[in-house]
Amino acid sequence: MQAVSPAPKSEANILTFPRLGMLSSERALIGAHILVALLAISIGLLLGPAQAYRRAPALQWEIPVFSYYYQALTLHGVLNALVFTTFFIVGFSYFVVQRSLQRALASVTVGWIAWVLMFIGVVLAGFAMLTGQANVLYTFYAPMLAHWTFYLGLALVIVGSWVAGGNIFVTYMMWRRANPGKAVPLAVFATVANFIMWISASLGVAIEVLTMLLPLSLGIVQTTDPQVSRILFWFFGHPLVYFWLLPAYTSWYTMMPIQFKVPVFSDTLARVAFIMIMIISIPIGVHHLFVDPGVSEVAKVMHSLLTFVVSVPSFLTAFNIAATLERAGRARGGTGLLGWMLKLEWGNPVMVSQVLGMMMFIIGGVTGLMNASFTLNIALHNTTWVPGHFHTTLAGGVFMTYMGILYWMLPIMRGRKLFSRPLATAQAYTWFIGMLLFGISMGRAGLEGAARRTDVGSAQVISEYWAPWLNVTAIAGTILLISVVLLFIVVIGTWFFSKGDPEDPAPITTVAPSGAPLWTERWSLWIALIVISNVVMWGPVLLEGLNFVNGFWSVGYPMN
Ligand code: HAS
Repeated sequence: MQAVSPAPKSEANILTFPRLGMLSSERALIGAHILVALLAISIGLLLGPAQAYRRAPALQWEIPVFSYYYQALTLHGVLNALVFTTFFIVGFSYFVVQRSLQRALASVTVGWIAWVLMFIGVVLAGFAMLTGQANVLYTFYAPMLAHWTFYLGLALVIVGSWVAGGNIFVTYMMWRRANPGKAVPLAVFATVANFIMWISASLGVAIEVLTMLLPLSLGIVQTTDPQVSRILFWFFGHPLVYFWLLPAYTSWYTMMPIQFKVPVFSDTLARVAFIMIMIISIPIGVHHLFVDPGVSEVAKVMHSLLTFVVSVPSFLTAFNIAATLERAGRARGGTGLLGWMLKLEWGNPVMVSQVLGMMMFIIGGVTGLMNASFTLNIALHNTTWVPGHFHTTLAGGVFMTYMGILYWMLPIMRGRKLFSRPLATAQAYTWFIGMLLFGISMGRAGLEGAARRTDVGSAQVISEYWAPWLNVTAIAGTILLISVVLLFIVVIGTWFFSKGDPEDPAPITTVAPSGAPLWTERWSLWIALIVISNVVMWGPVLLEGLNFVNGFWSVGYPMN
């Protein structure tokens, strides 16, 4: 744990948590992000088991509040995968940058402007979804159409996140100017890389929303081109998953080692992994379009190959983190080939949540590599295999790590003890068991051809091969429901009721290790590589989609 430097003199009088070394205005800003994130999952998570019950042939239970399967599925996806993640990541990133650089954010006011934009966006999109006017799922590309408030709302969330990213860049640049010749701490390095990637990638969906979906939903244009809409969406859609993943990697690389009191195995290798993900995550999104007729085979093969390359930084991470955990286990007296694993604090919710999340992420990663295979994808695409994959990556590795972070961050933000360590630990284990069962059963049903994004619960005929596995997903959903209840007992208890001082300090380092390479901070070079690689990899795909010969974006399906 680093010593906290005193606040600037002019601001010292408004410090509420001197131990935290943060202005009360900054603390409120970060807290507001975490609050919205938690409110989003308080609805979004509950709709998960509801989906599982609906799909299970033994139950076929319909959610009384929502009239239609797709309405609940859209709310589940948007609230969990878009709203929760974006608010949590922005709040966590502010925390990381402020604490790690030991300086105030460039502008708290700008931070609030970003929050307000994002919040108005959530209200608008929420209105459309709750009133059943946006049953278009979290991937929302054409030709399905939602009320204009849905698109405007999501556009505002994205614009707000850009403003937040700008705030983070300026804070970093101010630190850079004051610290020439010093490498920035790894956590901030990762955060800057994440926002460069995020802003580059989300340009695709912003163009899609502003030039296609909003005009269509407002009746300004009457037709659209679903192929171009899908191309622009998936330009954004794959790097989106790394936007979720990098904060989890940030915690694994920079916070868990401090919590385990060992140095990370290799800081430099971690920087290389972040750079690789930042650059390679965008020009591979055609792996979501393998079955689309409007994309050439050449592009599909090129994107498939590069998708395998983007897994390299995750393999680097696996080796780097496993070596760090081994250090921790051996430092605690663990011996033998695997004996060190037993020493990894299996009763500490902060650790358990993250280490179990890593273990589930191995399954998620391997299934991702199977998806990336051009030939296997034909069999797996649009089956429940794909939700099996992303529930072990996003709802597994990423979400569990976020909960691990929440279990130290919420207590120090609230200035209270974690409500109940045993309940928090039980939450992590039940989530792991439930999500593992869910991932396996969805994956297995998918191998039998069970369709995703289909209201199979209401279908008259369900294949006898899918049925047992879909019933197992309902059991998994029940275990996850128990875990969600535990999560909210811990969160509400910590927010309002618990007593005593926080037990875990903020695991933030304020210095890079000596020898941390400065060349990794050549951001203009990395941005140039992002631009070049995308012109090469997406340019031809977009030109083909735009179909200059036959028309320009207006050729396509009449919408009414
Ligand atoms: Fe994916 C579809 C390929 C990673 C999320 N993915 C999706 C969708 C989502 C998603 C949401 O190629 C569905 C989108 C939709 O609705 O249609 N994905 C990949 C590949 C990777 C990958 C190659 N995905 C992710 C991550 C996600 C995510 C991360 C969320 C966070 N994905 C695909 C493809 C599709 C797809 C196709 C389209 C499918 C279709 O047809 O529709 C790779 O990045 C994965 C690399 C990861 C690894 C694992 C490394 C393991 C680590 C843990 C180490 C553990 C340790 C613990 C150290 C190779 C780092 C040790 C513990 C001890 C105790 C010792």
